[in-house]
Amino acid sequence: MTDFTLYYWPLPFRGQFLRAAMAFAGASWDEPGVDAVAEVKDRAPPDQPVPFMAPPLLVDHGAGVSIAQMPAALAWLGGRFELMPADPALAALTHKIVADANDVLDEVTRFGGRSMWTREEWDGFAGARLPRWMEIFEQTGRAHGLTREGGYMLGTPEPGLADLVAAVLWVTMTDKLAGLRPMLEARAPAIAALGERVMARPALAEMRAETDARFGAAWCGGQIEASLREMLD
Ligand SMILES: N[C@@H](CCC(=O)N[C@@H](CS)C(=O)NCC(=O)O)C(=O)O
Repeated sequence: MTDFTLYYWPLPFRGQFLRAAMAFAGASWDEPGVDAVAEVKDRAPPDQPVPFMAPPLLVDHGAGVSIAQMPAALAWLGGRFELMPADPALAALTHKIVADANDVLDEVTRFGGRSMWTREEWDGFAGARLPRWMEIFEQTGRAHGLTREGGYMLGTPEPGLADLVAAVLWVTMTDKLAGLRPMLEARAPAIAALGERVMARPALAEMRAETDARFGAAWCGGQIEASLREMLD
């Protein structure tokens, strides 16, 4: 039996953060297919492992815990794998960084594709809020000693949850949507470098290669990914 089961779509989007934390910690997990993900998502709340709205859903078999909402599941894994800083202020900052990452995913995808991008709205977003998000990550890291050459988001000697989240967010997005890479390099060069350093760790490089093979060029999927690609072409 695996340590965990991850119910998530075959995409390197929200669930990718949980994959990265599990891979980094050397944990094993299985991922039921799309039909099983849809089935557990559509069950009546009393029949779900934990009442929830949308994947990712993580089941920790050893602890007998099921948890949804990406930030909550990441907090669980962060505690389980000792990826959280001991300093309460830095732990709170880690939670804030996770929430920021989830906000970025929502904003780039217009809250799960509730509407498609228009050229005017994309240009506004790509000219203001998106680079500002990049700068927010950059400045958070720099304030704790991160440079292009080395260091980690919160000044720890080894990568923690904040580093995994920053790396998965920005490396995956700019890998799959390559048109955004120059903006990241310009606005958040230390984050771009951190992301590559962290994702080059053997366990994460293996996870990335495996998910690239499974999911190809896809990022968030659906019509909103097509809309994003239209904006970036
Ligand atoms: N706030 C939730 C958002 C979950 C979410 O939007 N999941 C998407 C995939 S990334 C989904 O499956 N949406 C389908 C739905 O909401 O019905 C989280 O952070 O986990």
